[in-house]
Amino acid sequence: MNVNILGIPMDLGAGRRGVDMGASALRNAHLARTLRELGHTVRDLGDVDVALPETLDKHASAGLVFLEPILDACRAASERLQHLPEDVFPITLGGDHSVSMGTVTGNALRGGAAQRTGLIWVDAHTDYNTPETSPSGNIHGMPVAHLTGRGDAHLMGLGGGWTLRPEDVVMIGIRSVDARERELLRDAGIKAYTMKDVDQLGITRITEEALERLSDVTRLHVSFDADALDPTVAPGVGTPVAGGLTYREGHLLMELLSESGRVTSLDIVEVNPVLDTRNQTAEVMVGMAASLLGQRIL
Ligand code: DIR
Ligand code: MN
Ligand code: MN
Ligand code: MN
Repeated sequence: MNVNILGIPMDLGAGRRGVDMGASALRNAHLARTLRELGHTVRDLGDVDVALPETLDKHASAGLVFLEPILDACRAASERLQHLPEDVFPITLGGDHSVSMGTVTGNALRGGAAQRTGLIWVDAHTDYNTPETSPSGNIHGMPVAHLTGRGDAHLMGLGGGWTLRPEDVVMIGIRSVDARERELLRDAGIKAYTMKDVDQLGITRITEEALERLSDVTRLHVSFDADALDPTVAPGVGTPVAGGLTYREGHLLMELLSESGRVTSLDIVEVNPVLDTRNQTAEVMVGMAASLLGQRIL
């Protein structure tokens, strides 16, 4: 496969500093080399421009912290992706999870016209807050709401009129949802597999159900927030939540998605080297990407 890597070194959407270095940590953990060893042709496109928080004054406009620079970075990422050839498999490196408003729209709009796109959101959090429901004002807790047409008009405008259908979203690994976010999520009818579901049904059944549910989409984007994994596996994340996916559950999910041959793009987000143990989290996430892109045990 033709893999293109694009970094979005942004932590403006997160509550704590450091995930802007996630893209660099993933490169350092040999993402490109690992994928080349699997036989892929890998090109690193570098990073999109992101404003440094030190150059900005932190203020919230309409309940959104750092709205304008986040919009700029998402637009830049989206533009970059839209112009990639159809046969490219883009891997976008965050950055906090607000980058996905740019990456999902950019991948959906790739090749000129919007394609029906499915989203597999692997995360401890549902990221379904709007400016009204958010307890923090941090935009990384809001990307899925905006992608599906709820929230701030500027952020929703990133899709240029295209929105993701709520029925084309499947979340996996969920264990932290804010009270009003939960109501919104139910109202939207988003399918979310919680950690209870993972315990009860297992990753195999969940993946089969997810792929069945998304059988009508033409593109399929996987957005993998490192905090979906258990903090013992992935300690370098801004908002760790106990009781996450094990190392093997993460790999099995990626292996089964890989076998399906359906996935067309990937985000790796929320890796925070400042809080990590010797780049363990970046290394684990490179392994996840490798499994999604064809690495097998035998
Ligand atoms: C919380 C934390 N739900 C918020 N969210 C996330 O601020 O909206 N942490 N995404 O990673
Ligand atoms: Mn997230
Ligand atoms: Mn998360
Ligand atoms: Mn987050």
